[in-house]
This record gives sequence, structure tokens and C-alpha cells, in this order.
Amino acid sequence: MVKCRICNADTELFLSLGDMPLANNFLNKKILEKINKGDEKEERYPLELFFCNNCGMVQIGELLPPQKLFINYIYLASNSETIKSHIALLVNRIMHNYLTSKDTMVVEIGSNTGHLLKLFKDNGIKVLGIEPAKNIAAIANRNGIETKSVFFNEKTAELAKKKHGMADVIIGRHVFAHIKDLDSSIKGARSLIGKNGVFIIEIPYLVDFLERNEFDTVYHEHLSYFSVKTLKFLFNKYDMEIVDVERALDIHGGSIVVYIKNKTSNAKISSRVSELIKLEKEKKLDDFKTYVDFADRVFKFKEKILNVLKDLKKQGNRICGYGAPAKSTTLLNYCGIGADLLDFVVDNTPTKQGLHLPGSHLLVCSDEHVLKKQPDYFLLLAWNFANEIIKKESEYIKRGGKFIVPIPDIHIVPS
Ligand code: DWN
Repeated sequence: MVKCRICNADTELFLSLGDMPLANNFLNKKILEKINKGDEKEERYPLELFFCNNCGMVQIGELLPPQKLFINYIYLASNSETIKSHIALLVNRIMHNYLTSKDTMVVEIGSNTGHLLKLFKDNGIKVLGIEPAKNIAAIANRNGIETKSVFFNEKTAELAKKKHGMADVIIGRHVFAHIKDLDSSIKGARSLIGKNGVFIIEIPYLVDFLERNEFDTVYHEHLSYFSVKTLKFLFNKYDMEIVDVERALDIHGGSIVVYIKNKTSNAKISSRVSELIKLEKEKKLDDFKTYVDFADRVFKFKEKILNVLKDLKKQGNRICGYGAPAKSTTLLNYCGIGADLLDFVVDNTPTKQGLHLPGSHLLVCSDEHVLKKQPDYFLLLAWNFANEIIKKESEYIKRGGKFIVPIPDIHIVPS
């Protein structure tokens, strides 16, 4: 029985995606040869989703050691226009609403290459990055963004406070759902922001996850899948409260930006908090049947996408994958999509090019191959950037190319 990570009640299994490789564990040629010869085995772990009827928490069952997942990380913060404009807006909003004086400090958890902190630093604000991936922290420090290569927890928060003082803002974008030791991290944030600081987390939103059938965003890095109601319950245990929340509908499949303060701050609570909790009730997020229906749609998706791809292949079309996101590992491996259907994938991340995807072992090529190879179809694995990518690849489309967009519903662009 899997116990709830927040309230320790029994949870119920509603989706099993099978034994899955680690989403960002891309393989180099040498390792792939060893695996193909049988000299090495590719790690796979059960990937299952559970629901807690008591507090509404949705979580995976297999909690792997963070050291295994994040010490040497391949994901470079997105260089997409969609994310860049979102971050610029978010930083402006934070500076306007929460950073009243110049003599302030912003700490980012999971700061990656320091791209977000740079925006604060360029405005004269003291910044500190916390990034456990040593390879990525090194890039941030080379970029002049002071970054500690540690996991954020109560201990490292105290060290940061001793050395740099209190933080007016702690921000974590798409990292809170990855945290295994929630207790220590929340206690660390509570202590570091003190009475008047704010803890800001941006996370995928459970309403969007369910409504848009985003099953492929389930992988071992993503331990938790939060509603506002569950977050409110969680932070209340630490005498903290959600003072505001904003939806970011086109970010990573639909996210929420949640602003949390210590209750001692007596901050005004935005009505947006209760409005989203009401929306979650209307969407029946407290009803197990909602999750069973979601799982049913996932089963049906697998059959549908395979039929679409097999029919196109039978008609003689060449199909490749577009984007090598972590979620492509779940989608391709759960649906059994491999070299029989896709020739290769393209991706504009230098650290991924030349490597092979986990499980499917498809080769990741640079996006110069889009026009060089001009396949008849691309399966858009980075569907969360569909608008941006389809706009960018106008020449490919002009030459007759088409995109199969799998999520939220399978459709072909241009139709
Ligand atoms: O939570 C996480 C999310 C936020 O980011 C992390 N666990 C890991 C990562 O997940 P992901 O790999 O699914 O993230 P992205 O940003 O959705 O990945 C998009 C992929 O597509 C990247 O590898 C870059 C690539 N891409 C591309 O090749 N051409 C993206 C764009 C916009 C493009 O034009």
C-alpha cells in the first residue's frame, strides 16, 4: 500500500504506465552498444499514479533517490520564446508586487543555468541560485550567477541565511513537484523568507493535467501532481498560507504560479485562491472516478496514436519525432513507439544531440534535419510548444510537411 506523502493516509492506484526508463537518462553510443550486446541493462522502474481520498494528493509510487535523478542533468532551461516571455512577465510582476526596495535578495531553487536570476540581477537585486546538478550549476557560475550545487532543504536554507541573510523571495519553477523531502524543503523556505518574505512555486496544474490528458508528463522526476486545495492543506501544516495564485495556461501544458507566505505576515488573501478551489470541486478532483476516467482515456490514446502512425506508415510516409522532452520517454515507451514507426527525433538542445532516447533508443538529431530530411510527418513530442514550433517550422510546412500533435487530443496540423 502506498501511503500519501502529505497526510499518510492510504492511497488508491489509478494508472499504471509499466516499467519505465528514467525520462532524462539519454544514452550515448557506447552505453547503447553495451545494452544491445546484453553487457548492460537499461534501468526501468514501475511508473504508477496514486490518489489520496483524504487530502486529494496525486503522487507516483516509486520515489527514487534525488541523487540518481538530478546530479548530472541534461535539461537546460528552455530557450523557447514561450518560456522566455513568461519568465520576463513573472519577474516583472514579482518585482512590482513583492520587492519593494533594492536592498533585497532572491533565491531560486532549481535555478538551472541562472537564466531567471539574471533578470533580477540585471535590476540590481542580490541573487543566489540553488542547483543540485553540478554540470548545470557550473554553467550558471560561469554566467556570473552565484549558484550553490546542493539540494534545497532545511540545512542548506540555514547556511544560505547565515551567509546571505533572509530572502525576500524564494522562487522555484517546475521543481517543487520534483522534491522528495517536502517537509525539510518547506521548513527551509519558511525559515529563509521569515515574517514578510514570499515563497513562489510554479508547478503543473492538476486540472490541466487531467483535462488535457497529459499522461506523458508523468515520469520519475515528477513525484507530485498538485491541486490548489491540496497545496493549501500542505502549507497549512507549516503555518503557511497561499496568498495568491495565477494560472499559466500555455506553460508546460498548463501550470499555476502559487504565492505562499508565513501566516504571521497577515497578508491579504486573493480571491483567486478560493476561485480555483471552487473550480477543482466543479471538476470533481475529490472524486476517485475522475482519475479512473482519466486512466481510461490514456488507454484509448495508446490505441489511437498507434493506429494513426501505422496507417501513415502503411501509406509509405516517413515519420520523425519533433523535440526530445523528458515526457517523450513516457509517451513513446508507454505506447510502444520506436524505430518501426519513427526514423529519429530532432531537438535544438546541444546536450541531447547525438544521444539516444531512453527505452526507444531513437537517435536525437539537430533540428537542421527538419529541412535536410523533410519527413512527411513529425510526431510533435514537445506538444507544449506547438504554437511556437509550428510557426517556426513554416518552411517545412510550406514544403508539404505536417505535424501530428498528440496532446490534448490527436490532430494533424495543417489539417
Ligand atoms: O519539469 C520539467 C519540465 C518543466 O522541463 C523537467 N522535469 C524537465 C523538463 O521537461 P521536458 O524535457 O519535457 O521540457 P520541455 O521544455 O517541454 O522540453 C522541450 C524539448 O523540446 C526540449 O528538449 C527542447 C526541444 N525544443 C526544440 O527542439 N525546438 C523546444 C522548442 C521550443 C523548439 O523550438
